[in-house]
Amino acid sequence: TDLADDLSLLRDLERRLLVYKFAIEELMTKLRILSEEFDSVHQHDPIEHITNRVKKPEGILEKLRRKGFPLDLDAIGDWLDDIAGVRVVCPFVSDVYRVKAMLARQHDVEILRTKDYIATPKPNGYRSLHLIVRIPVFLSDRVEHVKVEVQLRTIAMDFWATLEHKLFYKYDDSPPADFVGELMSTAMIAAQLDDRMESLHRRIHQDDH
Ligand code: 0O2
Repeated sequence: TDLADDLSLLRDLERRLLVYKFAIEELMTKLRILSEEFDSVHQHDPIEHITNRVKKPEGILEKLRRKGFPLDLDAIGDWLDDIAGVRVVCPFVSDVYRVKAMLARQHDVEILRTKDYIATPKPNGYRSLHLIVRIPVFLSDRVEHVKVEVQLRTIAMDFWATLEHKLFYKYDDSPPADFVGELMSTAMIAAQLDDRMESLHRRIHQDDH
């Protein structure tokens, strides 16, 4: 029956999501090490907090359908980059690029793609640094190279993105025209806050490198 087919598809998908959970765990360990070790050497922790999620099976099926991608579970990782997601929230903008650089130097972390919405914010004002990385996960009988979307942002960027998501989630991309300017201006205030905090940070840490 259709129902039985749907159920077995969901089960199959759930089983395949396990490696994404493992990839997240690998990356979380790398980030925690960078955070603690950098702090112990420089008396400054470049990471404020980290969150993560594996996209829900229903969400994956919905996105494949919406984008017109094939319903081929062997190939979901070829079509979707954001099945595994890690969000790294940093105190300062310089920390965002520092954490990226430290990840990029690790031999087992491949950076497949970078989208710098800090250098070039989205039209609504959204800022963050997005990386698609690929890391090896060692299983009992094979190695899988698993993609993870890493979003790096400051506390101010995270504040803005979280509230923007709450306010406009229901509008499916385009909020009412009169909101766009106001939203953009709140994003610019957040960016100014980042700049001013960055210069205070630089003045306090100018003696140590
Ligand atoms: P959720 O609920 O966070 O998972 P695609 O990922 O295919 O839609 P693209 O262009 O490759 O397309 O993705 P992009 O631009 O790199 O951004 C993907 C994710 O970044 C989003 O995931 C959001 O988490 C975040 N993001 C991007 N733009 C905005 C924005 O304007 N406001 C907020 N609050 N977050 C944004 P999802 O899957 O859309 O949502």
